[in-house]
Amino acid sequence: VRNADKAWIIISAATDYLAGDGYQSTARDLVKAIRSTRNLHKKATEAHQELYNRAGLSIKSDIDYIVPTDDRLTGYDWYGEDGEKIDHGLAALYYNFGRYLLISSTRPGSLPPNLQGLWANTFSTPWNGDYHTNINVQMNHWIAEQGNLSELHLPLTDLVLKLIPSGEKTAKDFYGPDAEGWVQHMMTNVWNYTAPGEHPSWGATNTGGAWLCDHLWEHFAYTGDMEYLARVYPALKGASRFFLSTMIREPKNGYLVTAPSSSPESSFYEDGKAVSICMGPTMDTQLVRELFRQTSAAASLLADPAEKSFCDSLERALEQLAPHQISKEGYLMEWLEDYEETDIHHRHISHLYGLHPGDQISPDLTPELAQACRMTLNRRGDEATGWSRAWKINFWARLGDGDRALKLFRSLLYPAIQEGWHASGTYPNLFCSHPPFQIDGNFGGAAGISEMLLQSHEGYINLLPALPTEWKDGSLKGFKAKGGSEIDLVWKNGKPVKMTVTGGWENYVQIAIPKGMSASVKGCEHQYDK
Ligand code: FUC
Repeated sequence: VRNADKAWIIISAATDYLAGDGYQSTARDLVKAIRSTRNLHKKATEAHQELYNRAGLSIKSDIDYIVPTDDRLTGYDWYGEDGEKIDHGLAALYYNFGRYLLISSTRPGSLPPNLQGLWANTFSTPWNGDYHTNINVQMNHWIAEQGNLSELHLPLTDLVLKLIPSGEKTAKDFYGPDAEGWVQHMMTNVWNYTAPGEHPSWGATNTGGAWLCDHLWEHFAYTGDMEYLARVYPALKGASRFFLSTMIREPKNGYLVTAPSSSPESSFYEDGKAVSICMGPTMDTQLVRELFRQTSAAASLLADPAEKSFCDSLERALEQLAPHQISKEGYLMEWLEDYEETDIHHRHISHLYGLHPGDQISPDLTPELAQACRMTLNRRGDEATGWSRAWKINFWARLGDGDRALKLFRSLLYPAIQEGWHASGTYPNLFCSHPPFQIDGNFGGAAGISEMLLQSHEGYINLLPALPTEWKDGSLKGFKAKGGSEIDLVWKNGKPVKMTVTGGWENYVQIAIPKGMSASVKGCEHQYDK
């Protein structure tokens, strides 16, 4: 190109995975792009900003001057000795960046973000760039609803609905002709893999589908979209039918338990040997309890009388699931028996699913179990892989301990590039280091920050439930709560001072007014103080 100040090179690429017609779709896209070259960039920016500008976070920082991001990371004061300047704004940037990455990784009609989101700097990416369904792909979507990006949750719905026929075959092939419904084990991919993995330590986990169904329910809980609920109800019902038809009665107490299964990638000693296969690991029971409850709730909302006997069978089964058990040493038991773990610091803390993202354990409703979760987390420790540190931020936020959650956030932002080797933490471009690069830590860390500032999983809006002492002043906008309401909030000296709530699909909003505070309400049709 000569004598020009600008040249556009427009590339159109497609596979036949979705389009099906390959060349024609790329030709059509190319013509469309060429015709709108002038505002191609403008349209792309507008589309991105329509999503990005819906929500955001700001935290008043001691550092009020521009510092390059990689310097901010390496300079981030880990434990903030008294009087030292602390870059609180980095937490706000990290949250906003998490939303940015989700917007950049997926859009309705495309694929959900995989282990590397959308980025892969090698031809053969770690774990084949697939979808691991025992924490990773779920963590990638924890900020979709809360972060006001609900439509970016839909590609995961498409992936789940697409894998069901494969899951039905897997159910019959691996659990026998009487197995009903569908099952998803520990990983899937764009070719709908649903079978167990080749090693029992990770391959035997058979509740990946139950966990994915929680994402279908969450999308409804935030949007109230009844058409969507009717569309996904068969998935919830099919996953429930699998467990109803394959769970067994364990001999000691007669509980209904999954078998064979495993607590994701964890193992225990039996006669001196490391064993993974078990029946009724705690996480399975939590996931099945949640699935049955959500399926039953969906059926009653859809009000199809033909579903009554099926829902009755769910209710009967719910009464027979194993209860949570606390070890004599005070931590929550990961298995039905108080086995000795082979790795006390294992990165998976799957049995705390009921604390987060589940809602079966909470300091208010189940204080003893919440205390057992604290013991478990202290026993597991604060280190481990990037995504594990991110999950722990969420756990401590749900336990209401903001300073401990901030400690975990700082460990997540530990600079990953060390002399010649990669640590767990964060790379200079703020991508999460497992190691290797794995994007789930970014999304889990952003979700953890949001859980520190606003929670709504117990049926009411809980303001600043785990605000770190250091985050004295700040503001958030456009955060979503279950029931669909949207919240803007300003806090000063650690206390909420102004809150704007835009009602959602549920025609009421319940807000817990922080202790010692009063609230004056404007623009509300009916107010009921409790
Ligand atoms: C699970 C995790 C690993 C890693 C992999 C992609 O196997 O236990 O840490 O994140 O998924």
